[in-house]
Amino acid sequence: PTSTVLGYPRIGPRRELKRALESYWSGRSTRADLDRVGAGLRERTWRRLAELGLDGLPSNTFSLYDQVLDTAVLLGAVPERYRDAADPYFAMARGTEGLAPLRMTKWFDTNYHYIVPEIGPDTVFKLDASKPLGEVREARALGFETRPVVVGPVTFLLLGSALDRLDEVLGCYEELLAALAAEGVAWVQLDEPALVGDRTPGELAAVRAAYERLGSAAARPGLFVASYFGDLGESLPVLAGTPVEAIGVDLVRGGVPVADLTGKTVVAGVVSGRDVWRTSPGRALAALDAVRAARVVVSTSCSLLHVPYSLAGEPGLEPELRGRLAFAEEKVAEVVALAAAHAAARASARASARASARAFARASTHALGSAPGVLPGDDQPSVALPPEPSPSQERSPYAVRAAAQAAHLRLPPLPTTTIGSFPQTGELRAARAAVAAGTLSQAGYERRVEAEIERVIRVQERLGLDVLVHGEPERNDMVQYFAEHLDGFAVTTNGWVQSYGSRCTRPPILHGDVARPEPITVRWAGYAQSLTSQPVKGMLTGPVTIVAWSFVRDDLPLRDVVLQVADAIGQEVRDLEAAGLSIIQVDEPALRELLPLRRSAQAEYLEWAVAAYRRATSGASERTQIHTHLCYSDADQILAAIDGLDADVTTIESARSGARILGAVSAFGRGLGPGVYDIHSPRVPSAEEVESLLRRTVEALPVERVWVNPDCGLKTRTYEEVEASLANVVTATRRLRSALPH
Ligand code: THG
Ligand code: ZN
Repeated sequence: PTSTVLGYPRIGPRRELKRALESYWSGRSTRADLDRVGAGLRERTWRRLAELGLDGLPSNTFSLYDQVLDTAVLLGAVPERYRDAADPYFAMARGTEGLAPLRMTKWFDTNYHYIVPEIGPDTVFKLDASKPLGEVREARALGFETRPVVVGPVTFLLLGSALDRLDEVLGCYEELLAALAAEGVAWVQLDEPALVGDRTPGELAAVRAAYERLGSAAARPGLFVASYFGDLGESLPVLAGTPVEAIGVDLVRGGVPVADLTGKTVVAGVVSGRDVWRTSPGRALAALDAVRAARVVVSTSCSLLHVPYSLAGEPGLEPELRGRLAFAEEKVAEVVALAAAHAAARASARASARASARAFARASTHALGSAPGVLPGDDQPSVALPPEPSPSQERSPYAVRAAAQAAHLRLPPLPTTTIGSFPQTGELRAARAAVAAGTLSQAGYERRVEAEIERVIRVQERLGLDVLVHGEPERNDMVQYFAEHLDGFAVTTNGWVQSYGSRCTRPPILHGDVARPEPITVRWAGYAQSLTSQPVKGMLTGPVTIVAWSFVRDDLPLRDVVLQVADAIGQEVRDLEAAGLSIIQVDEPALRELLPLRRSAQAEYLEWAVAAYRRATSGASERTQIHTHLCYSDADQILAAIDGLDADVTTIESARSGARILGAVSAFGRGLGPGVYDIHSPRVPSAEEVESLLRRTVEALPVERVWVNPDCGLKTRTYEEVEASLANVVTATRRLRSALPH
């Protein structure tokens, strides 16, 4: 082949898989119905890729839930306790009545979540190749020869913290290679994104051992080891020294390989799978030209899983912006066109890069049958200037702030609050859909949002909470919501990207200079505050998270883009304060996600990320209390940065992350709200249970710094569960307060 992609979206262009999954899970359809939808999506994808001219088609990139979970099943790593479930696969992914699901976490530095393999002393690896073999046969029946894609042994074991099990697992991979060879499969793709991170000498030795051994297997397809999300660095010469025939390199994030690859095929990822911008043909062709290898196959930098299906679903996008965009289908057309242009340039020694670029423009336009708004070029001028570094005012020391806040807020000891969201009712979702469909007026919608805010305020007053929230009924997704109200962002109508399982987001497109034309949340937070004499907490999303969960312009350093967003959020902080909100929570749940994969780049990132947060919050007066909330259990790596945010109060999920993180956060010496119950389960905690937890907390921490709150937002719970749980939280807090010395 001359062209390929490392993977493709699978949720369906109209989220057909999401609907089929949720219907099956709710018992409204059968497993056979679900499998039919899956087969239809696979067929559609192979046909479309072939139609676009791609000559290297992948298979097994489809998944009903997650490709890492699929690999665990492939290798027999199904923990004993799930084996008797009605559907062990979904029992692992989502849990059952009696069984908790396997842990889920972020796939490298993306917003995609994978299921963490659970590998223990009882794990017996045993190959079950039915899925990859099935997909190869299914494609063949449709007339397509494919290259099955499987997570590679080193990445799989590193994700499962079990690299010491390499020998056993390699036995399964050898069997898999034999089975694929017997099936007449020419190539297999083993994904090894873990190789772009820092690897110890021991881990590099494991890479060498793994691919020496798989390379020397008697009967096997060609081995294509794909890396992505960065530069292979020291892993490249190691891989190059093994018998693997093809190596995939990310030439968008990483450099052109300098190692000697003259005996190998290089699968050159020149079309980005992580953004939505058209590829610069000049840069891509120059990169292809610079690769010194036996053969070069043009490809994407990673799977296209992380971008939406097609611009065809976005007729409403502004034409100038649309002309600069490429989603998955358009990126496939670019890969095909680049392969043709590269071959043409090779064929004619005289062909200049310029002529190749013209050939690319013609070919990619032709393949999609639509004229691009602008000629793709390297030469689009960068219109924006970096933000003026405003003289950054710092907040007063914590002790000064804490005294001012105590005098102003007059909260009782152990103040009770919630994390921000209240249950999102079906009526609210229906009302938003009705506005979009034109059957409900904006004014009518706003009245419903106000009615919901009033209900949330009255519920909290009745329960006796100390710091209230407005409940966020106006927000679908927080990042989508802020993007809709900021200049410089475009939002899509069908640009869904899988986040986990059946859940998707529509990442906004940050394409220009960010500005806040008018206040965003002040109307709702101010309305909530007008209804009550209790303090209401304003709720904002931090600049790093807004950028992390969007597709971002690439003509400015990420840092400068984040600072622009920080300034917009900073204006919102000041306006909330002016509207009478004395407490403002600014969350950065994606702070960890953008952490560079290489340690050498992490300190610089954390420095500007923390600076951006402080820039957004430092305009608040000393008597305004800034809160932040952490809901990830993998915060260990960035605790110093979280301390650096300097929030007056940090509320934190502690049920699952445990005492370890609590200890670390308590060392910050500021306010702390360890979650007193787990909101991820429908179970209502008893007052006694909350009280005993609180008792232990005030023994470990100075009581004047402790807050009482659930461990995360309440959006996914019902009102019934929320009211019962919070009532017990308030009862427990009051009992403890009455026992406190004065
Ligand atoms: N927003 C965004 N990214 C996120 C989260 C978020 N990434 C991390 C984490 N939270 C991922 N979690 C979810 C949880 C729920 C949903 C998506 C990601 C979800 N989505 C709706 C669905 O698929 O039906 C659609 C929501 C919508 O209408 O926009 O439920 O909170 N950006
Ligand atoms: Zn949370």
